[in-house]
Amino acid sequence: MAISEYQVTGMTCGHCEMSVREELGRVAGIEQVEVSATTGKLVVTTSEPVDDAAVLAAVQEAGYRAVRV
Ligand SMILES: [Cu+2]
Repeated sequence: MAISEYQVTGMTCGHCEMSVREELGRVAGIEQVEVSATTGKLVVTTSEPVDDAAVLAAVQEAGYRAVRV
């Protein structure tokens, strides 16, 4: 199990958080997602190694930008 942190820009409300959660839910290996539109903080817990690129792509798919912290 590993925990990775990202900073997301562009989220404004709970719907944004939900969109990010939804897209990340499609990525294999992701166990848990904590995301805050207020702080832009995204914490992803994985059960197996997941590429940063896959996480960043999912966030982008949701319509936001993320960088690894
Ligand atoms: Cu929103």
